[in-house]
Amino acid sequence: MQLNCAGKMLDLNQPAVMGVLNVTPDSFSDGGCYLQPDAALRRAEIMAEEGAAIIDVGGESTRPGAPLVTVQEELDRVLPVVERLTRALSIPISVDTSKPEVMREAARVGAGLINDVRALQAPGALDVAAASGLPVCLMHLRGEPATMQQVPRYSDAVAEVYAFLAERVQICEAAGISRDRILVDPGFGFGKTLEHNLRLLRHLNRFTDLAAGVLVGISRKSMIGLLLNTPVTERLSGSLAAAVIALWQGAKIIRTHDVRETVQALCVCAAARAAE
Ligand code: 9MG
Repeated sequence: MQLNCAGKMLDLNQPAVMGVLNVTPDSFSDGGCYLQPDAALRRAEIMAEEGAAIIDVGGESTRPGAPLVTVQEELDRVLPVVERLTRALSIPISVDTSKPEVMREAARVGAGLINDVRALQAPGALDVAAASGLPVCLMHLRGEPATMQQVPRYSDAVAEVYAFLAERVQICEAAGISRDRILVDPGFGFGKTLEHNLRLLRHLNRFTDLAAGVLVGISRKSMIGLLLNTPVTERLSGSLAAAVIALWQGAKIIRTHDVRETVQALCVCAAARAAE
């Protein structure tokens, strides 16, 4: 299966790595590094050379406790970078946003995919995404980033996240976004304890029947830090282990800060999986 991302194809028949590019002053891992379009382009070029199949540009940090940004601030951060990268690179550029205004403008300057951690629930987002004709990634988030880690509770995290995503896929289809343009993501670390995250990873294959593909972002997240007792700068091995498990369980796209290493790990995993 291929996703048509504004004319650039994203091949889901092989593992795809999505490189993270935060154009924010405060993201938990690369905050402040790529605010200038020149720096963002240099980083994106490196990730493309390392094997990224798509690059995700975000202008609002979603780490717990991060401040909200206005529409104008987010537009000012994201648009010059999306436009520049779209022109310079042959791979698609996705926009990580929940704001319909940012979705609309990013699509206008060439974005190829809408990655929404709020699953198009903001007023107007569903209609703008449908009108854009772009593929979308619907992520599960319990609560809001500012408060999401305050005692998240589920009776069955896997069943509840599945039910939420199934409903969002249905709503998107009714709005005109066909299932073959939809990716789903259980949202590791977004309103989940370590135990919830581990159960979601263990049972990720349950989500594969929902849409065109499952996208997963675990790179450097606190679940890795909690398991290994390491700071954000020392979570590569754990992130790679999680990426391999996710791929083995049927994920199609892995969102990561460490593109080269993730591409290599997934290459080995995909070869073993193909030998089944
Ligand atoms: C923007 N962002 C941060 N973490 C993410 C994750 O796990 N998945 C997706 N789709 N987006 C994310």
